[in-house]
Amino acid sequence: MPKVLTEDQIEFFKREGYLFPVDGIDKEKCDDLLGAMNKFEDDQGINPGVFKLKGHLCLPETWDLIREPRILDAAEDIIGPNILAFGSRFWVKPAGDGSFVSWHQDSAYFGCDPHDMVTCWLALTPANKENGCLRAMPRSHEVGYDHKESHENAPGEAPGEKKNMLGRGQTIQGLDESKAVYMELEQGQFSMHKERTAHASYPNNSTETRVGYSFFLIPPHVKSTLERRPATLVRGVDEYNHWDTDPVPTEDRLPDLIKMMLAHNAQYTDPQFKQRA
Ligand SMILES: O=C(O)CCC(=O)C(=O)O
Repeated sequence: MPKVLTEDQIEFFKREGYLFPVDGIDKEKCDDLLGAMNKFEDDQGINPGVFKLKGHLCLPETWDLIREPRILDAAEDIIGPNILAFGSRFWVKPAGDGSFVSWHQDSAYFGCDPHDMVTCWLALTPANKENGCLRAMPRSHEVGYDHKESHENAPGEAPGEKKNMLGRGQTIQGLDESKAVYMELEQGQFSMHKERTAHASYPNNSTETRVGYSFFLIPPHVKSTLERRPATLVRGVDEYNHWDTDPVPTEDRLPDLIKMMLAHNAQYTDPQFKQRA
């Protein structure tokens, strides 16, 4: 018996590779998270959106957020009762600055085997066509695409502008964009997509910053193909022990945690780490 999704939604997700909208957290909690994010930037001089994989280690609020029952219930309906947060991050897209996300499959870069990860993308602000909501390519999870790595090809941008929010500018070329689905969300709702679902987003053409938070969730049988890495068990038990354990974030550890989060970025953007999508 599923916890929050209907049988039809689960079937749709398995067939199409994405699902939205699902009700997540209330708007006040979104605003609190945005406040905590901005305070971190004021205090540390770094926006937490910089941390590409370990956003849950930078704030007590994100450490709690990755255990959000409503989101884990939906993930459980897809990947089962034992869940590791292998990563999570803020996606901060300022108004009018041209930042975008090129078409990509996370399976080509995340170093997970098998590709059973599910991403839940939580809208901390509303996400819509105007401000560059996430777009998904239906059924693209059936194919492993080649990715070209380049920061030179941002549509409408001069070469080398680095407006692509992806670490390596990884891009699938030649997809039929007319088939893409805009996953518009109200504040506090979330979308879900598979590890191999091609996804992307356009620049934010509104007047407000768009912020989302991705949960990268795996069942514990998934191995790391890069090397042993840490993750956080957020539900159930891990009987496989393929992953080390993320450190519990505390205020006195923050300087070391910032170094660690940046080191995880470096690994994610290191060209030697790549796998078949
Ligand atoms: O927030 C975006 O625009 C992109 C998000 C994304 O690529 C992801 O969650 O995997």
